[in-house]
Amino acid sequence: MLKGVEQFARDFLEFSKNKPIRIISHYDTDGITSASILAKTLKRLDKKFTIKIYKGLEEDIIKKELSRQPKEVILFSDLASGSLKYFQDLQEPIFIIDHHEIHSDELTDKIKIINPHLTDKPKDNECTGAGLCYLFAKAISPNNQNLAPLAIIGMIGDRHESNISKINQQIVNDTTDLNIKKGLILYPATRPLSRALEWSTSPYIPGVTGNRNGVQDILRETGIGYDKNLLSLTEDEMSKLITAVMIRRAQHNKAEDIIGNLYILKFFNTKEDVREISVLINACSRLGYSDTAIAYCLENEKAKSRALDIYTKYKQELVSGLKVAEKMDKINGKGFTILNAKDQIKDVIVGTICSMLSSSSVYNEGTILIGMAYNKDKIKVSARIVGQEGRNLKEMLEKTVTIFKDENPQTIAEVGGHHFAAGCLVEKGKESEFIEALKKTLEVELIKI
Ligand SMILES: [Mn+2]
Repeated sequence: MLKGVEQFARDFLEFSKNKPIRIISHYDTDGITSASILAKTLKRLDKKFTIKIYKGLEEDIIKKELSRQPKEVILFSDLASGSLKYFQDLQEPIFIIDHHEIHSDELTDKIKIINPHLTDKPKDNECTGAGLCYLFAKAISPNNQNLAPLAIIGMIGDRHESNISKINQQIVNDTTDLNIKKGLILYPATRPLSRALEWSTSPYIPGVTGNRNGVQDILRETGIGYDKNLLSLTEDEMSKLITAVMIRRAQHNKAEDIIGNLYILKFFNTKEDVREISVLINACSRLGYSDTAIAYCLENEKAKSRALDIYTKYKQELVSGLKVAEKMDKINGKGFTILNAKDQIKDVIVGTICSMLSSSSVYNEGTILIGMAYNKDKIKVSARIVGQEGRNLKEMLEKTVTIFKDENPQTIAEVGGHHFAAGCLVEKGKESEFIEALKKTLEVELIKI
C-alpha cells in the first residue's frame, strides 16, 4: 500500500463528517474511473456528494468550485497537482488524489494530497488517478476491493500497462475476474477478428484499417476463420497474425508496439476487452457525455446502451477524420509535421487522430506530429510523438508558448499534458503567428539532438 494513503483517508473522513462532498475529476478514462470509484465508495458510506468533470482546471473554474467551501468538502481526482499555485490562500483544506507532475514547493498545510511523485520511490509507486482512488477506497474499507476493475480500466486508459509498476501490479493482483493473455494488442479481443481488424486504429494497419478487402486478405493469408476472435486463437494462429500485421507495418517493424497483454474483465456480467471499455468511456466523455460515462462505469444498463450509441458515432468520426488527415496539405519540417485541420476535424478528436497517425507507419520514429483544429474562437493544438522516445512534448509546447507570448503579449495560451502527449489552446486570430512560433521551436529543438 502506498504510504500516506491511510492517513489521507482518515483526515478526509474526519473532515467530511456531516458535510456533502464535491468530487472534481478529469474528463479522460482515468478521471472518469477515478470519479466512479470515489462515487461508489462514498455511496457505500451513505455520504452525500456531487460530481463535476473538467477537461482542465483554469483559474476561474477553481475560484467557482472553491466558493462551495466551507459548506462542501472539495475532493479532486486525476487533476489539480499542476494547479497548486491557485491554492495558496485557502481558508479550508482541500483533498487531492492525483498522479500528475507536481511543484512540491507550492504545497501548504491546507493541501491534503496523495501523489506518487511525493513518495520516496516514485518509480515503484507509479500509478494512475483511478489506481490511487482505488487505494484510497480500500483504505476506507476492505470491501471496496471489488472496485479494482475500475482501477484496471483507468490503468489501460492512461497506458500504464506496458511497464507495470509495483503498485500497479498490486492492483492487478487484487482484481478477480481479470484475464491477461499475451498477443496482438488489437481490440476488442472478445469480438470477431474481421471487425476488430477493420476498425483497428491503434495499432493502425496499413491496407487493413478501414478496408474490408484488406481484412479478407489478411484472414485468408493466415488461414484464420472469420468469426474467430483474438482470445480464441491458437498460439500458431496468433503468431501468423502478428507476422502478417508486422509485414504491413514494415516501416515500423517493432514488435513491442503491437504485442502486449490483452486484458479481459467481467463487466456488466460479460467478458469485455478492457481497451475497448477504456476507449468507449473516453469517447463518451470527450464528446460531452461524462455523466453517461460515469453511469456506464457504475454498470447502469440504460447508460450502457446510450454509451454504445455514442461510441459507434465516435468510431465513424475517427475513421473519417483519419481520411481527412491523410489527404490534407501539411507543413513538413525536419523531424516534425503540422496538420492544420482548421474546421475539417473536430477539436475533440484531433489529438486522437494524431495518436493514430503516430502509430501508423507513415512517419519516422521520433517525428513530432502537431494537430490543430478550431474550437469556437480558439484553436486546439495537440502534439504527439512517433515511438516512445524523443523530446518532451510538454516542454516543447511550453517553449513555443513562451516565444509566442513574447511576440503577442496580450494573448492567452495554457499548456497541458506530459512527455509523450501535450496540448494547448490558442486564440483563433493568432493562427499564423502561432504556427511561426511552433516552427521556430521545433527547428531549434532539432539542432540539440
Ligand atoms: Mn490520469
